[in-house]
Amino acid sequence: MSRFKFSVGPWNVADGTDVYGPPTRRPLDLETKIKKFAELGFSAVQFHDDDVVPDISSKSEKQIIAEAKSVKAMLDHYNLKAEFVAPRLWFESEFKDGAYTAPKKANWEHALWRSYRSIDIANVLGCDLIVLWLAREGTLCLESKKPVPAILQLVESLNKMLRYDAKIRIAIEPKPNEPIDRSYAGTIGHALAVAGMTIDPDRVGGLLESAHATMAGLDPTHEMAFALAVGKLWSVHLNDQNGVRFDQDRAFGAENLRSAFNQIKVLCDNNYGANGEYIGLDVKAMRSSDDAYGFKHLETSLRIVRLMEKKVGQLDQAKVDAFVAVNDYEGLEMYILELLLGA
Ligand SMILES: [Mn+2]
Repeated sequence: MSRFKFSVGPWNVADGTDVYGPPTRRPLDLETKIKKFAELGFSAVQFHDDDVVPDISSKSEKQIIAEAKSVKAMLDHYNLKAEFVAPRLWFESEFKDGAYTAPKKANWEHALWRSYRSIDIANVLGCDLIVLWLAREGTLCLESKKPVPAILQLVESLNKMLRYDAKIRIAIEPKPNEPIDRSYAGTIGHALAVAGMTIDPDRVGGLLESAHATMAGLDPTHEMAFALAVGKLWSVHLNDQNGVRFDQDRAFGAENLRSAFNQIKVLCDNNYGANGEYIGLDVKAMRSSDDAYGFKHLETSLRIVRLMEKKVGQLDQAKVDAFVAVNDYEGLEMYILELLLGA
C-alpha cells in the first residue's frame, strides 16, 4: 500500500493546550497512544527521553534503564520499533537560555547528562539514533551570548555524545526560530555543517521537518534534497505550515498539496527508506478538535502520503522531459496542476 514505513511520537496526540489557553482534550496515557499507533498502521514510535522516563532528571541511571525496559516491552507487545530518542531539554527551566549553549557550565553538564541517558535509553529500546532539536540553542537577547564560542560548544556537545557511544548516530533537526528568536542552526545546511565539524561526521546527519523549512522561508523539498544529496537525510517530520509564523504542525498536505507532492516525489525518487529510514508524521490535531477526533490528523496525513505516492507513480517523466526540451514551463506547470487535480 505504501513503500514507506511510518513513525510518530506520543506528543503528536496532544491535549490541545496552547500558549493562550488550557488543554481542550483529555490527556491519554502512553499505552493508549501506542496501541492506537499500531492500529493505524505505524511501524515505529519516536520518543523524547522523558516520554520514556517521566521526570527523568530526578531518577537514577539504574531506575532510568528499568523504566526504559518496561517501555521496550510495551513496544514489543504491539510489534512496534523505536525510531529515535530525543532529549527534551527545552522543558527544563535551567535550560531557559540554552542547553548545549548554556552560559553556565553546570547547566551544560546537566544537558550532557541527559543526552547520555538518551543514548542509554536508545540502547534499551533497540535504536541507534538520537535526534537533537536544538530548541533553545540561540538567543532571545542577541548580545547575551557570543555566537562563535556558543556554536563551538554545541559542536563539542555532539563530540561528547559520539565519544560516549561508539555506535550511536545523531540527527540534528533544524528550526530557524521558536522558542528562541534566533537559532544558531536554523536550516539543514547548518545542521550538516555542524556534522562536518564533529570528530565523526559519518555519524551525524539531519532530520528535516516540512514546517521548520517553511518557517525558514525555504522549500521543504529542496531542504530534503540537499540532505539526500549528502547522504544524510536520516529522518523526516512531514507536516504542513501556513506561511512564516509559529510552528503549526498541520496535517501533511493541509496547506500546500503541490509541496506535499514534491516532498513525496523527492523521497520516492531517491529511494528514501532503503536504509531503514522512517517517514515521521509530526502533526498535531487542531486545538478545536474534540477527544473523538484526536487521532484524525494522523489518519489524514497517512492517507495524503499514500495518495501522493500514487500521484508520483502517475507522473509521466517523458511528458516532463518534452516540456523541458522546448522550454514550455507553463505547460509543465499545468501538467502538474492537472495531475494533482485529477483533471
Ligand atoms: Mn513542528
